[in-house]
Amino acid sequence: MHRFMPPIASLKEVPYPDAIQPKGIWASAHEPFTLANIQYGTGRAPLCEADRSPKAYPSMNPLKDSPRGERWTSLDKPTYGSINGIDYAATDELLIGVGRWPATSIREATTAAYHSFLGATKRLGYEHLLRVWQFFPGIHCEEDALERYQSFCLARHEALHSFGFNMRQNLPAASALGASGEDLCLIFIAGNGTMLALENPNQVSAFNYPPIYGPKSPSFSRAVRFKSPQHDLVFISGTASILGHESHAPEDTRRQCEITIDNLSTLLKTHHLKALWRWGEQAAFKIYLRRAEDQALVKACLNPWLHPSSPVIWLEADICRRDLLLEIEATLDLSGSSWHPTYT
Ligand code: 3EB
Repeated sequence: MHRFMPPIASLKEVPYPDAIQPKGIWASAHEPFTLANIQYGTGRAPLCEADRSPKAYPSMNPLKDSPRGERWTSLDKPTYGSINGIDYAATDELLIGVGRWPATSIREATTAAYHSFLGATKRLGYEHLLRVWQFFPGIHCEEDALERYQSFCLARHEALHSFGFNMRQNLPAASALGASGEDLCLIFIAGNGTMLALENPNQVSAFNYPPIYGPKSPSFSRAVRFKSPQHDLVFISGTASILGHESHAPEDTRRQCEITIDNLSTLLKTHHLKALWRWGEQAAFKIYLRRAEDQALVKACLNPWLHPSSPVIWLEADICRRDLLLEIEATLDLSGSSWHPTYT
């Protein structure tokens, strides 16, 4: 296996222009500022950064050799604050915020969370909701005769609708995973600029899933591209082994991994973005596995497709459909503006 060679499939692709590098003088003018810190894992001591930057602690354990921290940074000096129980860092064009809510009832927690952070986003004057991560316990447990994931989708849908979202346009990119602990942990990014919601032609848009999956469909876009004077970012939602609207290859981790890679590749190609392995340091991935013991297999399966310098966080988590064994998300920084995650 030639580890640094592209997989055969991508050799056939049209060559894409090389990555735009960070703009030298500004990029090196000073160290980037911390926007937010996310520390993954259960039973860890809290972060002790002496700044006011938002901190989140999703209760999912990192797998073997995985970074456990995610630090978002910016070259612009952020303003820190709290509104509605949300801790945020704001720059002119982008806002990142974190919060947590007791999730005894996931429906109530989700309603409270969305009203808090959508309210905060509005008050702080950011136009577009770009990206949401949400981690909560008991994703497959029952609540009000629904699976908690379905209750979550219902509450999310109602909240977004009540804030005037068109439920088929401009929905954020998202990830929703089962974690341990007691709380719903939510992280979001909003921005002022141009937002483009991207879909995958091989997958039914999540917001158009038929009602067999729950009373309200999941409100997210497959990916969101955000452009502003300083930034050009692509947030790719958690992507899994779903074709059309159906899960594929239950119990077959390797096949699910292949289908997931194919979904990511199709999404990128459809929207004229360069292939997975070409992003190098400009892409940061998170890979969620239902079963920790699948890590070696998934790593081997992904190896030809991911560039060795693309950072990856591996987490053990429940994927929202019971038959899904893995999910992969990514953040792409096309402008090298430094408003992105680094893994520690
Ligand atoms: C899927 O494609 C897999 O409900 O926010 C992936 C990413 C999934 C986000 C969400 C769900 C969510 O339907 C599950």
